[in-house]
Amino acid sequence: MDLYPAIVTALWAMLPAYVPNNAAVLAGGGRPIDGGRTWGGRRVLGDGKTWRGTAAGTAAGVALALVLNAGSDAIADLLGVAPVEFPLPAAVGLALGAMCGDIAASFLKRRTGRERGAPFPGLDQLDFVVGALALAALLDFDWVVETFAPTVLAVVLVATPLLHVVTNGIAYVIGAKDEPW
Ligand code: CTP
Ligand code: MG
Ligand code: K
Repeated sequence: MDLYPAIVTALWAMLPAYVPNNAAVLAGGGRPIDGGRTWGGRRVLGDGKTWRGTAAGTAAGVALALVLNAGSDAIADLLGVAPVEFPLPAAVGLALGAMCGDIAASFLKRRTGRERGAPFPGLDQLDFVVGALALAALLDFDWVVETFAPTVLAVVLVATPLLHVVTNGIAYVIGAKDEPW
């Protein structure tokens, strides 16, 4: 696939996985998923992973996929690419998978002695991509294979860390996030 349609397809297809983390930041708070429990003297996940943030993030990602579906023909015409349609299992897989990848990363951070909010370069930028693609593949394997051709997948792996750095930098500057990662 040429680079232009690959870039558009990659960003379009990953939007329902990009939005959950940002929605969770805005909606976060309340009861932590680990209920305050510790393992080996450290929190299992920490106060940064809450039920409310996870639910709001997942809902935001799925809702966005449905909105994109409703406008897919118009978006495809405007951008001159083939449309991306999100079947519901794929939408849920992307959104919930992104949240689960982020939660799994916090589990790893706590096990490696990193406190809440500590950076873990590489993991911070790609945890949700791996989670999103894995759960989407589990729920709708054919959709993932059809949508993420090799060039599209390559764009996802290069563009996501860049986008993550930029959006988190903005969230930090406007005060929505305590750290810029
Ligand atoms: N958040 C949440 N629930 C989630 C993910 C995020 O409530 N499942 C909210 C929390 O308020 C969190 C903020 O979004 O503090 C920023 O998310 P993130 O950077 O992932 O969490 P950190 O606080 O940095 O914690 P960690 O070190 O565990 O990543
Ligand atoms: Mg953080
Ligand atoms: K994170």
